[in-house]
Amino acid sequence: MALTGCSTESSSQWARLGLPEAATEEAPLIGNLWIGAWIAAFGVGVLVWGLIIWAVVAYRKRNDDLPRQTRFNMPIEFLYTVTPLVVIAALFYYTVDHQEQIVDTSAEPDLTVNVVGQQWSWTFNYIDEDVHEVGTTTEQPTLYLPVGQTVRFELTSPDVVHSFWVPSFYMKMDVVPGHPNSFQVTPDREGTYAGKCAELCGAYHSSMVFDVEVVSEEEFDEQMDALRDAGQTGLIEVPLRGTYSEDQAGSSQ
Ligand SMILES: [Cu+2]
Repeated sequence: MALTGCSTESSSQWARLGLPEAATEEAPLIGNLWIGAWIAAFGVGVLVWGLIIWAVVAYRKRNDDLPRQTRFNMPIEFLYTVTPLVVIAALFYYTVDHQEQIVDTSAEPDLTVNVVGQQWSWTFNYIDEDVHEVGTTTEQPTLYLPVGQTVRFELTSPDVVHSFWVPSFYMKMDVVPGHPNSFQVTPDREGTYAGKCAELCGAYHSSMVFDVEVVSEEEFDEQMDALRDAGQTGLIEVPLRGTYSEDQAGSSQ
């Protein structure tokens, strides 16, 4: 069983502490925050475990005398008031600093995709191309993105809160009705990536999976033409409820 953990793929994933291989230019920002937080946590852990073991060994029971009773020790009280504050201040600083960069949308994007989270699938409106794809619970949609181009995701929901998550982008953001959210990424590696909804949003939440295809610019254009040829022009802001199949509707309503 242990040997199954020895493939190159899983050992490199160990080095990233569980994260998949990054697929955007911005992902390392989040990856570094993740690794850094674990290093800090591990440092605190080693210190605390060390002190516990030291205290257990050095002050183990040797006879039946009551140990010396103390009420407080100013230096120790000071240490464990200040140390957590320092740790939290450092984590807070790096979190805010990275977050500012991660959610920065001031740069002009190369393309904009309006991602609609609907119960229980996704709709992708390619704003610049004026085409769309509506997913259903039985037919999961595919989001096409051209490699090396900055895409702005504008997240909207006509019903409940969903969460748009592409694990390989290291990024997820809530899709909130009445409150459009947005973020930008620049995919830098061609490939197929999994996407999902990360907010329990109803009976068929688990059906809210999609594929992300990061492709060359030519292939992206071909896919946009394919949507156009299929008549999927215009933008769908509110996909009709009932994009789930009739069977499922029958058993849930
Ligand atoms: Cu959802």
